[in-house]
Amino acid sequence: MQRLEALNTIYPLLKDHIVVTNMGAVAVELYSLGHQPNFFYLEHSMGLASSVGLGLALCLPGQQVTVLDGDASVLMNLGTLSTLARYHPANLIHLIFDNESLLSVGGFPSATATGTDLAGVAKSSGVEHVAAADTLEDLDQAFTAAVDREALSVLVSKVEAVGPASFAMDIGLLENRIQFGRFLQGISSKS
Ligand SMILES: Cc1ncc(C[n+]2csc(CCOP(=O)(O)OP(=O)(O)O)c2C)c(N)n1
Ligand SMILES: [Mg+2]
Repeated sequence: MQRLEALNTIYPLLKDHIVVTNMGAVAVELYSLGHQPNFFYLEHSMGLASSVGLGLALCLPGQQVTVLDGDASVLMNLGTLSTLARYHPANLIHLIFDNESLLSVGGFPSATATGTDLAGVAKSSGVEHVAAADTLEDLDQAFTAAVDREALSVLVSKVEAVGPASFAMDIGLLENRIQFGRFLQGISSKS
């Protein structure tokens, strides 16, 4: 499965979610499917997309938050899985695209290429609902089930180590930050 196809499969559901992406390829791919003000592409802060997502989920319990993460980024902040399990917000889905690679910086193999099982780590960190979803059909089902479950879910999808031809995005970090902040303010003032 290619990540772009995977994103395309879940994209219709993301329009109603607050979405935080890992930096690099996944951000560019989601952006290429169509930007929305509820999408935040976390640049530079490798490993922290799930931490930002956790904060948003705890602060905005009425909103569904989805984090689109990468294997190497999660490996860099493995404690995040324990913290997610500890606070287990019902409105958070952590979807990890595992391409066994640091694709965005040249494609070096990550530790999932040599045996680390992120779904297993999530489970043993105390996350109750963990699923592997390695085909488009499985991801579609697992993601829909995660939305319906209304409990913290961690999904791990093996994807091919291929990315976009170009990493250029015509929305700047600051523009995205301000637009996303205004979107969140709009939600907060309505609730
Ligand atoms: C603290 C920090 N270290 C290193 C980088 C450089 N960097 C950007 S993306 C990336 C690899 C991310 O790999 P992964 O999370 O698996 O995502 P993929 O690129 O495979 O989609 C690295 C090392 C960074 N942005 N921040
Ligand atoms: Mg990767």
